[in-house]
Amino acid sequence: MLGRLRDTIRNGLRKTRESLRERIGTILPAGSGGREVDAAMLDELEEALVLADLGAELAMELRDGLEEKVLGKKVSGPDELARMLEEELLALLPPPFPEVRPESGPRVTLLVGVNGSGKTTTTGKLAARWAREGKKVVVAAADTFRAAAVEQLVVWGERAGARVIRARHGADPAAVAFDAAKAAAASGADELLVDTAGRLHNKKPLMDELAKISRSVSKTIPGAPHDTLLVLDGTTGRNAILQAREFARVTPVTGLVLTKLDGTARGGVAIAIGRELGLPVRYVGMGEGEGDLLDFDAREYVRGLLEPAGGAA
Ligand SMILES: Nc1nc2c(ncn2[C@@H]2O[C@H](COP(=O)(O)OP(=O)(O)OP(=O)(O)O)[C@@H](O)[C@H]2O)c(=O)[nH]1
Ligand SMILES: [Mg+2]
Repeated sequence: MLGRLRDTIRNGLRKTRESLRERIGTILPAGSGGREVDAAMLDELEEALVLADLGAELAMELRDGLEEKVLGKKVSGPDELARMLEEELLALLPPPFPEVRPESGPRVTLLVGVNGSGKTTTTGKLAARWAREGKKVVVAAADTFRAAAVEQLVVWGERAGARVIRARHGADPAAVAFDAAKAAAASGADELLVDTAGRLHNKKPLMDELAKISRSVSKTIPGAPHDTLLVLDGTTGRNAILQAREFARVTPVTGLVLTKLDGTARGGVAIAIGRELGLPVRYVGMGEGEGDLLDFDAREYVRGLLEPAGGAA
């Protein structure tokens, strides 16, 4: 299991890693006989981190940490330099976040985000994963705006063995969520996933609709939603951070999902975003398949960002 996780992360982060490693190789070429850490080298490193979308803030913190610990130290080559960065990054990351579980009744997870960020796919992947773990899963297709979204969910649901609650096109999403909460509670489900329509954070009526959906599930399931996951397209890099700030201002977001991290050179954003927003990254999407949604494991992730091609250094 860990082997597969590692492989998926390593494959997904290949572009980011290659671009980072290339820059590290320029700062300190292999076979060059090493170099002493000086201010110029720290500047170059800081720039490399910013370019991998780790964010200016985090890059600066890393630079400061390295300055304190290794200034004047001789570094033998790019691998040692990458390892120093890896240690420093890990030291800066927040500890993992415990999952919130209600004492009884279904746990409700609401998925929100802008258009096309990967909400429906993530809903389907979570349904599949939880069903595979033996949980009883109900899915609310509360995107009544796009007929294709409902079809998409029904396909995922059938594959996963999860019940999908749907309504006719254009129905009130809060009503669908309400019906789904009732169905989930009545059938003794463990998990209720609520997929919502894509919305821009600056469109007030749509943001108000999210609050209405939350209220309607809480009528049947007190304390719900237990989790509001903001789904962000990882390929948008820093833009995802701006979006997240705006969303978090109007909705009580409890966690982040970063999708499409396969095939982007901006994978550093997953590290930056959690830290800058004070919100835990819960899952990362590394592909379109059912098994391509991974728990965010900071340690494996940082390794995937920096490890040299040959595997464990
Ligand atoms: N490569 C890759 N593609 C993904 C990932 N997650 C989602 N996608 C793709 O991104 C596209 C949009 O995904 P959806 O799940 O429909 O996005 P959405 O947020 O529900 O979109 P709207 O409902 O229109 O707002 C689809 O083609 C997905 O297959 C991922 O982790 N990796
Ligand atoms: Mg959708």
